[in-house]
Amino acid sequence: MRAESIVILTGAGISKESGLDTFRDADGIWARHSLEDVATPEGFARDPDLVHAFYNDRRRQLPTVDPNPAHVALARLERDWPGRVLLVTQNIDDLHRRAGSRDLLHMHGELSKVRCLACGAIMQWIGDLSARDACTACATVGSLRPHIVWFGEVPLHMPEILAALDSCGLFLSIGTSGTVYPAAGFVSHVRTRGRARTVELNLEPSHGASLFAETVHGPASQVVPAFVDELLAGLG
Ligand code: BV8
Repeated sequence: MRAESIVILTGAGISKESGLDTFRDADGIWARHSLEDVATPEGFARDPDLVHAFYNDRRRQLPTVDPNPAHVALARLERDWPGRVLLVTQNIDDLHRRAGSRDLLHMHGELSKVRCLACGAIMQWIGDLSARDACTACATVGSLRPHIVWFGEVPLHMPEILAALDSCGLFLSIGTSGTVYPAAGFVSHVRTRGRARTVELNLEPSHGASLFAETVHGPASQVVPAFVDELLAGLG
């Protein structure tokens, strides 16, 4: 296969073996929290302290977990593949960056960033966030929210993502249930343009599995390194 560009979409399943919960597995986040209360702008307006506590708990987990072999394999692919490898993640954890991925877009935002509703500044924030905190740019108190895309909000970097999907030779979907749009629609977007190879690597068939030309099922820490090895071996 010519060294075409590759677009990779990841979801919570790629971070599961690092110790972070997924959303829709039986022991997942939505089994313990109401999506409407903690992942919508309405929920934040209704009870900001509840939403801050939800994300503070998840932000506190970041220093306690590490990238797993799947994250590391994707960073190796970006390093060794002759064409562009764009990694689009729905995840808000920092494991891809810590594994070494750099051509990386967090379409649902990042746990380690906050945004000021008063001045629009986006800043790194690794500790707990509360309504008592002040924006480091404009000093307004109580104007900070997680820089995370909630349901009903527009995902980040969409024009760049769609342009990369239009021109890629391989679309790889890893560790996502294919239930949240527009990410779940990326495979259809690629198929309508005809020629790219589409592959799903997931623990079990996702909702969109039938849309992929190829599917590989198993834990990401095993199937992703093996798939990356195959791709790089195919360079001849
Ligand atoms: C948008 C950030 C318009 C928060 C998230 C009514 C009103 C408003 C909107 C809608 C509506 N109806 C539908 C919509 C659209 C809505 C949507 O899709 N809703 C769903 C529920 C039907 N989408 C939106 O609102 C989006 N915005 O549409 O704006 C627009 C669109 C296009 C262009 C312009 C404007 C915004 C969605 C973003 C919401 N924010 N997260 C947070 O993280 O706290 S979504 C949340 O779900 C996470 O980001 C997560 O990543 C994402 C998807 O979940 P997955 O990652 O797939 O995780 P999941 O648990 O579901 O699956 C894990 C998979 O891994 C499983 O398949 C499992 O088998 C597998 N797995 C498990 N272990 C392993 C494994 N695989 C491999 N190895 C393992 N070891």
